[in-house]
Parts: sequence; structure tokens; C-alpha cells
Amino acid sequence: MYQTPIKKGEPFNDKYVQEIISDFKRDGFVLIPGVLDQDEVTALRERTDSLIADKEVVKAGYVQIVTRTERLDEPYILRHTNELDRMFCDLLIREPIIGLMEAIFGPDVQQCGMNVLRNDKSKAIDEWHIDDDLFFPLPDDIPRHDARIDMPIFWLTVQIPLTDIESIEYGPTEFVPGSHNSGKHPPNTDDSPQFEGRNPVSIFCKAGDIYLHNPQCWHRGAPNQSDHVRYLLQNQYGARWTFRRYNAYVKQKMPSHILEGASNRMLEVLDRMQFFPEQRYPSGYIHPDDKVGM
Ligand SMILES: O=C(O)CCC(=O)C(=O)O
Repeated sequence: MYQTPIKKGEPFNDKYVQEIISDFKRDGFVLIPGVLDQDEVTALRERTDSLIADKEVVKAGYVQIVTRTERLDEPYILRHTNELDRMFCDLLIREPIIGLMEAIFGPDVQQCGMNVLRNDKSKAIDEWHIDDDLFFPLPDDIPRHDARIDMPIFWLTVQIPLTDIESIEYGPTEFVPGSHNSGKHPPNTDDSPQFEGRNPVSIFCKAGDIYLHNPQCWHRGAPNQSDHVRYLLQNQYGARWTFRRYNAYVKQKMPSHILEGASNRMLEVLDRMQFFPEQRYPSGYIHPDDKVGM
């Protein structure tokens, strides 16, 4: 049986799940302390480093370079981690994370993105933004969506810090509470944006905490001003159709050795179409360990 350092975990009780979801819907983000243990965090961080250092992984396009400085050759984001190591797939269905996702999206929930951001002082996604696009736009003279509407959440990110981010110099994610209800992009100014009088909130956290992130909430990664490298793992989940959003840019084939003995639950959350990507893309990349195919 495939063994990785990721634990099975325990689901949260229903009351706690409902409290988390209610805070998340109100603010657009919510911090949940103490989910992963130190062994899991260390294993995920070390595996991220070894994958980013692997020239074959870089050549296959899994490592994205994003920087605002002159150091253009430095890696920043490890993408599609599900195709690279089973421990990332185990994390996808680890409790209490998967139970929370089922409570939000229902039993058909699927992943729609899996990344790790690794950034030092030279890199940050530090401009205020929302992800993808504005899903529910409003005219300028309508200040917000009616608070009685339970706004749909198409997909979300479970942010999993793999290093402590306990003060501003370590580059926390920042959110403007409630701004997912604004129906607007964040204002294009140098000042920190506000929504309904509320200032941005920095998510100070420890490695192994998690926080849920609504992609429509105005946010940014504050610059990392410390000498510590910051690691932020991002698992994204959504309603079943959102998998297509993700798969639309996957050209790789999921290697069979990663899926050895995988449970039905894991296969469903990964999406069964993942196993036949060549039906969508004529030139699927074959992992070097998987020349025989599935
Ligand atoms: O680095 C962060 O904390 C935020 C990342 C971000 O803005 C994003 O992934 O959209």
C-alpha cells in the first residue's frame, strides 16, 4: 500500500463546520488553526524543494517563474502537484479539509488546482486583485450585493502555509473583509483598499494552519521582507464543472505509480477524466516513470 507522511485526519463536528462556513461567507476568508502536524509540513516543504530542483520537472513545465525584480530565472510556483507526488493527492482528501469542502460544494466536489508558492524577498503577488475574473459585477452606483443573497461560490482556495507567517515582514496574505460582495474589482490606487469602512486584514498563521480564500475577495500577498523563504501550498476545490477550468491547461498525464491503490474517493476528487487526458489533448506529456502508461 502506498504510504506517504500525510495523515488521514479527523472531520470537524457539524457545529464547527457551520461556524467556519458562516464566517467564510461573511468575510470571504477564514483562518482555521492547527490542521497539519509538523511532520506533514516538513515533508511537503522538502518535497516542494526537491521537485523545483529537478530539471526534468522544470523542463516539463511544472515550475512557473513570476517575479517583479531582475532575477527572472528564479522559480516561484510549483503547479499541478497532483501529478508529481502522491503526498499531494493524499493531502487533497485529508480530513478535516475534504469534509469542509463537501459541506461547501456537496459530495461531487473536485479539485481544480494544486500549487505551492515559494517566495523570498524578490517575489510576491502583491497587487490587490481577485482571481480569474469578476463573477458577479455590479454598476458603480450599486454599492454591494444584497446581504440577503447567499452568493454562489464557484471554487475556492484552501491556503496551507508550510512556514510560520506570524508578522508582517514574513509576507502574509491580506484580504479586505466583505469585498467579495462588492461586485467590483479592487480600486486601482496605491493606498490599501477599504470596503464598507473595513481595512485589509493580514492572515498571521503558523505552518500547518489553513485558511479558506474566496477568489472574489480582494486580496494580495504582502511582500516578504524577511530572510526566510515563505511556502504557501494552495489546494483549489470547486463544483464538478470547475475541474474543466483547471484541466483546460493541463497537458500532462497523471502517472499511474502515483495512483497505485488510490481510494475511489481520491479518484473522484481528482476527476476520472484525468486518466484519459489524451482524449482531449493529442500530445499528452508522459511522465518518465510511466512510459508503459496506464
Ligand atoms: O501569496 C499570497 O499570499 C497570495 C497569493 C495570491 O494572491 C493568489 O494566489 O492569487
